[in-house]
Amino acid sequence: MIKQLFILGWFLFISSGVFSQNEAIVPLPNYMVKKDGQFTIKSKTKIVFDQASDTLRRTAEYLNAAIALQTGFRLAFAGSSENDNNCIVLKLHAADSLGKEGYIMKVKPDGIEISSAAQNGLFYGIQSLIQMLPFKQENANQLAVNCIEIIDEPRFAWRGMMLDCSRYFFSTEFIKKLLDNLALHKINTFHWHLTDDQGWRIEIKAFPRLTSVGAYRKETLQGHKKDIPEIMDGKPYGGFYTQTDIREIVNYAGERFITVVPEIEMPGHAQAAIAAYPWLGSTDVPTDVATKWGVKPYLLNPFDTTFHFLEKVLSEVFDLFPGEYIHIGGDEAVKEQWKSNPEIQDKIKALNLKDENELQSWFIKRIQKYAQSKGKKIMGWDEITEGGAPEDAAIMYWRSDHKQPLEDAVRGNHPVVVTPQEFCYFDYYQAFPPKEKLAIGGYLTLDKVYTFEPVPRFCTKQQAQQIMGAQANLWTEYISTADHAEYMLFPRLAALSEVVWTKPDLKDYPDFVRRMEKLLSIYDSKGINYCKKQIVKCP
Ligand code: TNX
Repeated sequence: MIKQLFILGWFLFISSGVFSQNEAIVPLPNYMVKKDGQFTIKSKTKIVFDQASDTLRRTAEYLNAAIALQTGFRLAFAGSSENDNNCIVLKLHAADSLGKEGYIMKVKPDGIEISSAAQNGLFYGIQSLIQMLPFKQENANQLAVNCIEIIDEPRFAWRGMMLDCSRYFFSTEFIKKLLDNLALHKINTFHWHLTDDQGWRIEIKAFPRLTSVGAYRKETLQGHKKDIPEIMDGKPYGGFYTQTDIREIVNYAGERFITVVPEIEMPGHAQAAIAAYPWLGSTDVPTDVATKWGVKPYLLNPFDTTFHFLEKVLSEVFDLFPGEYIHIGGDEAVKEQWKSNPEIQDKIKALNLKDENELQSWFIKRIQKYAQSKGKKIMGWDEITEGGAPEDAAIMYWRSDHKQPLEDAVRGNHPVVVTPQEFCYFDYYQAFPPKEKLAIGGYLTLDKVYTFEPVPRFCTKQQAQQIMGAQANLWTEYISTADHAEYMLFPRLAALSEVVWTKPDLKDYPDFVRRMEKLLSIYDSKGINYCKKQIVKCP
């Protein structure tokens, strides 16, 4: 009897809301206090904001679309709340300690107010409000929102996601859908991997063969690269983004407060470029665009003609992407071709360099100087620390099993974005075959992503400031469709969004899983093909 009473008491305790205080918002806001009562959004509710601002209008439209999805009606816009109580007010306030991405949201029984020092914060406030709406109600004539006060700001400035569009090409339509879904998770950086051995995907007007030749491969490897015998599909494959497509994507991303960081790989991962223009290569043997996966030997040569080429390419790239950073790759440049080319060896001697690593460092520094002269900063994979990275370059750390480059990057005062394979490689399995589609390997579960701590343990408080943030990488050797890409990204991206947004001491995996239920219904309403196997996994 006592035991039964205890169980009943425990049940009442839980259902009284002690454990369900948090609104189901992902990433979890950093301060959130539930208040009594509800505000009800009805057809006569207005969204109030400065009518002169097109940006605010777009943000208000974002909210309106989410409301219309459930109610079928759209709210009217107004310039001031006058004496009307029934309003959702979007307000810019003076700069404060929350910064431009922070926001304050107050839901009271008579209305909602979201305020921020900048448009970015208002947009994120709207994303939180969208997640607070009841979901899966069709033709609802009103939507009740719980009263609450939220004061929120992100932990990191770089909250990213990388998509490899070289190994497989993804349509602009898919990328737009992806950008919407990144915005839902308050991700603010889309790293666009546009060139690699298996395809050059960005139109460069000065060098048309980059796309007429470099964007197409003869065929593609089927199955895993380790499978024997190798099976090729025998079908030509390719595609590229025109500069018009790129502008459209950059603009679409900008409207969602997402910066697009393009990646143009050098000196390695350059086989497609060398196939298009053999004089860029380090051997006399011409090559084709790669048809199989894995690290390739083709390196750009370090002669002036290559730099003139790269400067022209980059000047077009700089014009297309307004962001501060451009990613120049720098990873996995095996140096065999440089080692066996006598002219390149002479160049190493003439420049008084020790070896090929120092030549790569010299190469990247030359590109950095050019970028700097155009007001841009470069970022590269952690291999650019080998032989010394240029002073103001940011480092993207990825090799979980090589800690040295991370330490070198931090100690060398470089800004660092961490994307270690162990936690951030979303091309890894989430479950195992035969039930799972083929993947590159590895094993990265939702709960493991959630446990990721971006600031390395060895960092002092001061060094921790150099960690700009983290991102998920989706390499696509084994991901050829939009549906599969979504399956690999979601819900793992939700876990990563909390890693980069929420203060570590507030993180709580069981609570995250509980909040995910709501987010999953939003995923359903948006037709996201997420992985359903992970979400039940709660330790
Ligand atoms: C390593 S991460 C690569 C990519 C591959 C990826 C597969 C990095 C900088 N280079 O070229 O696609 O592994 O996981």
